[in-house]
Amino acid sequence: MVFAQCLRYIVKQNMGNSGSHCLGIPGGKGPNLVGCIDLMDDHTIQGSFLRLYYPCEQGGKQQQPLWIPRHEYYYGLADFLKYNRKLVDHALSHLYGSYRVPAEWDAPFKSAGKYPLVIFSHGLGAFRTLYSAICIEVASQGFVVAAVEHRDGSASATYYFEEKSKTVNEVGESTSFTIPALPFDQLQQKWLYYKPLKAGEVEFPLRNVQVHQRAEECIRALKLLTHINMGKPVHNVFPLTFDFTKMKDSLNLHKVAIMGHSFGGATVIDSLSKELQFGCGVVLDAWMFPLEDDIYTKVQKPILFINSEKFQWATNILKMKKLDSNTISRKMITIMGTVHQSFPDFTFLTGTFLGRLFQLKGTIDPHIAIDISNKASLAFMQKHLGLEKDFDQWDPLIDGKGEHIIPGTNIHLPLSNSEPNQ
Ligand code: VQ7
Repeated sequence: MVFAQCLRYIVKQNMGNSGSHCLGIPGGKGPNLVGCIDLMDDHTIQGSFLRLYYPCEQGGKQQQPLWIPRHEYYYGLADFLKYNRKLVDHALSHLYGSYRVPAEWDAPFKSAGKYPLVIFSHGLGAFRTLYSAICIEVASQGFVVAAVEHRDGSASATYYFEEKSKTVNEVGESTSFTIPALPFDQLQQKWLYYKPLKAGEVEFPLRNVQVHQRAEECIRALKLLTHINMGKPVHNVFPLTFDFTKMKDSLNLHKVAIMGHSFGGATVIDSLSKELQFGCGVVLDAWMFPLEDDIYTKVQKPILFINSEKFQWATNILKMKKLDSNTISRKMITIMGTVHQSFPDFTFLTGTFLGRLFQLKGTIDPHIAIDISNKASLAFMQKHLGLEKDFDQWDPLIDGKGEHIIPGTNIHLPLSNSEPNQ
């Protein structure tokens, strides 16, 4: 209690130190109001679990969605960060338990032509809700964004459902994407926490298996959205009012991009090698370690690498550079003053002192940093998905031209790659 109060005091003391903004996740700047739902298409661990952000109509009658919707996510973060569960749960639920995301929960979908689609993959130890600033901005600019929650043991926490009683299967109505739908009250949550490395375990085999599962989960999310776009019935385990039939013919499935942060960046690259429907990839501070050496020749789509200043070392950058091509657009930019955690939402929710202490904030105002990242991403997607928007106004950013950014990397690259790890 005392710890949480001290933390809250420090957080409040540090409010307003980053420009004129107060602490909070920034809302979308585009012309669309953004709606948000959670979608679990079947209740088992094999189903898709994602947070969907979409252009919506006015009239979401409900409160905005909770940013971190269950205590179990705090336990998972504690495990991942190797802190005490009770302490982290206490402190974070005190600080963030009532934080809501600037989107309209369960609001009606806005029908207006065909939206391009973005699948978003989170980083190691994160989960589907932690990149809402990016997802909301992209949705506000006229995309449908599906932020996947991975079930490969790389999320801090995630959950699925098991049947309370097997006999209910017999009365379950078969309306779901893959398996019979069961009433919500017949299901019980099963939590799956971050899988740590065992003592002495070699990391690569685990991460490599995980990145492949992650890519399959992204592709499965794409198939689910395709299914919805065809107007086929979809069962959402969560009892929401959202009408999926309004999404029939609302997606342009020739204009699909995939984005991800860190491990999610590696997931983007693996997904591009596996699924040709992805037209391009945006990779935020990629962690290239999980990828096997022969992946690089299998990727034939444009990629934008957006790097932070501080998360750069030669081995990692040289792996990105293996994707350089004379024929396919491969771009790399670095946003100066940023750190690895400048992309997830925590960067907006801590003051300067705690932000720097826990490396959640760099020296740049996080709103400026995410703005640069989002504008470069939108300009890149316009170019490579062939969108008719005005995001080309930000084209110079793709080439690293502008305040706070440089083209390529800020580190010196050796001629030969001699670092053994990662
Ligand atoms: O995919 C990744 N990787 C590979 N995603 C990361 C971090 C990461 N690593 C890079 C390689 S390394 O340096 O060896 C290990 C780290 O971050 C995603 C992410 C993880 C979290 F735990 C997040 C988050 F927002 C994003 O949540 C955090 C929460 C807290 C707090 F709750 F305590 F405040 C903190 Cl202090 C940090 C992160």
